[in-house]
Amino acid sequence: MKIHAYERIYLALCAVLIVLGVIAVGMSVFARGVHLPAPHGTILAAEAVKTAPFDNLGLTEVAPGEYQMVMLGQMWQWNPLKGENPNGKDITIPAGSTVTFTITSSDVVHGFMVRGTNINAMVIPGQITEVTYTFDKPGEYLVICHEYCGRFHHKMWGKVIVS
Ligand SMILES: [Cu+2]
Repeated sequence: MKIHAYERIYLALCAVLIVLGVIAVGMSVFARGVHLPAPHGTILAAEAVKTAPFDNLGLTEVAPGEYQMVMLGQMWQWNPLKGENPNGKDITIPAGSTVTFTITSSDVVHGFMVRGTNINAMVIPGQITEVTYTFDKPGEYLVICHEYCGRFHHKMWGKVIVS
């Protein structure tokens, strides 16, 4: 059986594309640390504010340099982050701290993203999302919602300050 020269080139290009694809996925996983956040249980979304740990929102130091940040995504704020929320506050941590964000939504689907990091997770009503990140570089990290959640979606932001 004779394989035409163009066919041979086409097959070679396909093989190269598959190899490049596998390398790209491998680099994302092993070099950049990209992975799917696993769900960490479910609660009743409407009762989120009354359900542990979401009945006590905020930052807690669980070990030296290790923190847990319990947050609630609500239209339209990352409670208890400040952003546009007059009762909220910015969180400040020392450089090198590892923060585990434990988040859920009490209303609609939100998207939790921290600019300049690989934190990017869906926040689904009633589902507990956990993401962990080590903030090595000092600076102000913008927290945004990347899932359109209604009229004031653009006001859903906050800050993590690393000093
Ligand atoms: Cu949103």
